[in-house]
Amino acid sequence: MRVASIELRMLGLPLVRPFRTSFGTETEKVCVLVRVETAVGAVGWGEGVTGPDPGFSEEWNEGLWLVVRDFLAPPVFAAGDLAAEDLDRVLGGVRGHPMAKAALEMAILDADLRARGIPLHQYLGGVRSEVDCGVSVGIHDDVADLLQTVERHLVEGYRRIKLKIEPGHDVGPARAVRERFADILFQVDANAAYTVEKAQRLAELDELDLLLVEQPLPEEDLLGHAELARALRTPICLDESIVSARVAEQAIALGACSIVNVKAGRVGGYLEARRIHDLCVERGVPVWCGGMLETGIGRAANVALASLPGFTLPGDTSASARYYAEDITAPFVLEDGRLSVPTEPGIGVAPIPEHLERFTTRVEKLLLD
Ligand code: OSB
Ligand code: MG
Repeated sequence: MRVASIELRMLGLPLVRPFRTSFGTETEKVCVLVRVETAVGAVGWGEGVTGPDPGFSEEWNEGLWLVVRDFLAPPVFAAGDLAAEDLDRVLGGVRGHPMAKAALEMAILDADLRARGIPLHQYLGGVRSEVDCGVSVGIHDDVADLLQTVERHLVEGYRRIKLKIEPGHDVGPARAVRERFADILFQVDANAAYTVEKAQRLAELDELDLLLVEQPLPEEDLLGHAELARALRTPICLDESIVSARVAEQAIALGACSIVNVKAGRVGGYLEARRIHDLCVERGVPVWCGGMLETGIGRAANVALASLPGFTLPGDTSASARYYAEDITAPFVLEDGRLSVPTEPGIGVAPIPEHLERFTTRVEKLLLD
């Protein structure tokens, strides 16, 4: 296919409730949507997982916009006929910026698969028509409020609870959740908020029978995670650290993690995400699908990814209603703690034009000249 235009769109959607992590509180989902159109009129959609600031990683919305516009779009236009599999080579001159590359890759893959009539789950090698869903619960100051939030999600049917933690909001709230809900699948996520010294306290989590503790230390500290893994009984799962299949291989070899959170946006796209999945299956390392509060566009692709055989733990693939009163696509609805994998070609969903317009704050269209 030949990419004829790339449209960037900044969205702002109210979140149903604020989401607090160790790197900030979001009350509105602001992200960049990418729409590509091919020379023969096939359309594809991609979603950037960046947020408004470089709190999760170095990338953020405005940066993603500029990187796509000034550095990724030109070589894609210049490449002529291309497929998603060519992007590694075509974009090879741009270092880093995996989230920008992933957003563009998703749009190109969607357009290509739609034109060929192939659903993304099938292209990726999915084996399930529905996926088990967990929910990520933000930091709460008040433990009674936290227990109420967790209870509501359990009533909704979520099959696993993840609690955000940071120094000062960790063992106490986690213990309160475990004491109240003895049998649930339960894990915590620190988003790199700990130093090696402060992380010693996380050994107290060992008595809470957690599935895993996610990303306690800064992303570059693989040896620190390996050391911590030897000190804890709770398995360590890495999120921010795993920026490629190669790093995943090294992290596993070093003993820095025994479980991997796969986020296509964080690793440069769905093709690299699949390589990480394949590697982890080969190494016997369980994976699960992470989330970045995506709209229905990114969620559709995540649910397709989560249908691969190695995704044996419930993902942060929650229903649209967990995030938005109104999504830009038809809502993803939880049924018995699961979401259905889209069956239509490509990512299988598209924005509802009227919703898209309502939540759009800026558009820029780039054309092949
Ligand atoms: O670390 O997994 C994370 C949201 C934004 C940025 C980072 C993370 C998260 C979540 C939410 O935990 C997962 C979701 O429900 O999309
Ligand atoms: Mg995480």
